[in-house]
Amino acid sequence: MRGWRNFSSWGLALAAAVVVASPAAGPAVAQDEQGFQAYLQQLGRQAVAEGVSQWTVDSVLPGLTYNPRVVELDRQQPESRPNAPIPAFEPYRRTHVDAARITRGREAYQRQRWRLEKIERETGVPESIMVAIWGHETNYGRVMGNFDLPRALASLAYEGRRRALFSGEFIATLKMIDRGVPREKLVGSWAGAFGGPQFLPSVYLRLARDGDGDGMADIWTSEADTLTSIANYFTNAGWRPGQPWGFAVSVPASLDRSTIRARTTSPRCPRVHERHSQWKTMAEWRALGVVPTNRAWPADNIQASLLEPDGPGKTAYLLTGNYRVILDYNCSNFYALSVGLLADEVER
Ligand SMILES: [Ca+2]
Repeated sequence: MRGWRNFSSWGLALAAAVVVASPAAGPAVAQDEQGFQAYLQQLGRQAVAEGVSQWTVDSVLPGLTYNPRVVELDRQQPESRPNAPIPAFEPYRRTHVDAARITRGREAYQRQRWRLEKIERETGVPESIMVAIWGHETNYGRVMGNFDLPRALASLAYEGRRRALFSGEFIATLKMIDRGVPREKLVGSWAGAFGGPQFLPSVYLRLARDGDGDGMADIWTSEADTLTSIANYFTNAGWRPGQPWGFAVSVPASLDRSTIRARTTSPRCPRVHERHSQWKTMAEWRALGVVPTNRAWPADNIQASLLEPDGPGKTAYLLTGNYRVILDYNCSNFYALSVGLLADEVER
């Protein structure tokens, strides 16, 4: 991280600039501001107890104000409407695995080819998967968010719906500063994800890596660092080299779906996993009459579950353990399917 501390004076200038209150501030916001400032003091003490330097706490906290906008955005999230019907996947696929994203993905693939090859050789994570994650998260670095992260995370923690998560991520931003990340780099999405891979601060601390050898894990501006960090995430989450993520299949109409229904509940995002069937080997799926639509069968002993995102009679997918690694990155079937399909298109 050498060199980054030199930019700290820029960070302090930026921190001072965010003190200016929003012109729309009314009495309710003013009250929130007072509560927020009191809560910040508590967060600061907690941060120091967890090993953050007093210097960092004193340089960041006095610049922060409550951001009602991020709380508003958080309240619009679909998980606040758990009983809403699940929409069809096909329209989502058309807008997320579209010609523009495929073309840009192929350009990024060509541009970074030698580096991607090297990372794949070292980690076993396919080049196309790294590119597809980058494409889905930030449209290859084009859209990375412009919310001040400590301000956004402290506001979400103060609001309280997911306080443990957001207070932990807030403290992780302070630890990033202690590690030498310049204050002004701490900009990202309203919910705290940032840089090309859209890592949360705690994920950055654990898994971001320097890919271009300059000593800094600069996932905001270095494509090499971004791709290396994504591969490191996948390795850490258990990606198995040499196995596909999954593939499209046709399923005989006669297959009795009740006999393949999963009998266990996933502790993590159960609504996403409950749509998957039991695990079976490729040989077992073949015996049930399932047929790949655009590739040969992988090895017989690889296990997969079946997902029919748009119901029987439409495109279905057999999904391996590597699909679960994509879900670990972002727990949504639509996200994981479209990452896999974009990866297939990029390397075609
Ligand atoms: Ca670097």
